[in-house]
Amino acid sequence: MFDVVAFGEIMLRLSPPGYQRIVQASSFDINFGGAEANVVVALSGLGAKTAYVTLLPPNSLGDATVNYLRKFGVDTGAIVRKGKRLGIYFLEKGVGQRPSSVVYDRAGSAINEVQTGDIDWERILSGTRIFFSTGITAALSGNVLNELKIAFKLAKQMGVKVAFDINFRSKLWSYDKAHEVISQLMPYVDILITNEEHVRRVLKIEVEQEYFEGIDLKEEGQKLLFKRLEDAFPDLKRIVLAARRSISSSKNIFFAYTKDTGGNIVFSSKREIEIIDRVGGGDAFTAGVLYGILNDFSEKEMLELSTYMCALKHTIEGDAAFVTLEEVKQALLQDGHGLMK
Ligand code: KDG
Repeated sequence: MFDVVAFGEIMLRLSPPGYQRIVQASSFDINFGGAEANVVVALSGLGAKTAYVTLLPPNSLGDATVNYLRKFGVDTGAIVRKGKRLGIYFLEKGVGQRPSSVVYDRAGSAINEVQTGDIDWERILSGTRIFFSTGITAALSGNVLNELKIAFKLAKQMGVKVAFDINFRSKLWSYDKAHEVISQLMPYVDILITNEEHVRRVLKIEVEQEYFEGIDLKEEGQKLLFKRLEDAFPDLKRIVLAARRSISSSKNIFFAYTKDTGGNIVFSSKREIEIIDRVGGGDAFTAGVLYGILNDFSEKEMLELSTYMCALKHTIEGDAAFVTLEEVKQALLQDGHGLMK
């Protein structure tokens, strides 16, 4: 029934206006954010049919969260209204020498109260093309991880493609714990969208130093990383890796690569990204990848769309890329990249 169904935690995001520090703020700007929610919001803007699954408290904060998702065209019919609280996260935006920082206030949030049977996965996944989640969800609690495993197993049985972003968050768990848990999830994953760093640090798939030029992997190193990923997880059908190089606190270079059916590595162009709000850049990228897969784009088209989505998100306040397919197409055309559809 849906192109993409995502499962995760959406939180209220509170951030001081502008570049104020949290300690000095007397008001906060409100947004909503959560990796999987950001992905389906962006995908809906592109025109995909999406649904989001989570638990939200049966109070006005839960209502406001549902309204946010609906406003951007995400189906909320499978959201379970149960649990005591909505997770919150505080974001202090960095500038110049001062990095951004996040304070989570999400312990005991509604999703962590999930019990087997609360979510009717069979109904939700029936007719769905892609099921998506991330390592953030896997890190939340035993209950949530258990639910994620149920959904992954069922999706696999039902022939729904499983897409996963490692999305490591050091405030939620350690690399070793993430490695232990994500290694159990990887056999279910068909489409892996992540970055070089998370492959190396979380999956612990490394390439030797000789394949690097400074901090950059050489092309032989990138090929080797792909080969080792495919050897470790033979069920993987698509791997899309992003690479980010920081120029300054307000500028990044971002590019991505994947493999075509002939086994060649295909690269996106390198994009210089101006940073207004960096949160959710990876999720916008993922939305572009999934949109490309849903619409049978060539690897190159998929990469140009997804890296452009990522760049665009960095210019938008909030966690999600609120964009339309038309504006992305126009911009890509101006850049010399056409899109098939
Ligand atoms: O990828 C962006 C997310 O990190 C942000 O939206 C908040 O989901 C979030 C989290 O858990 O940090």
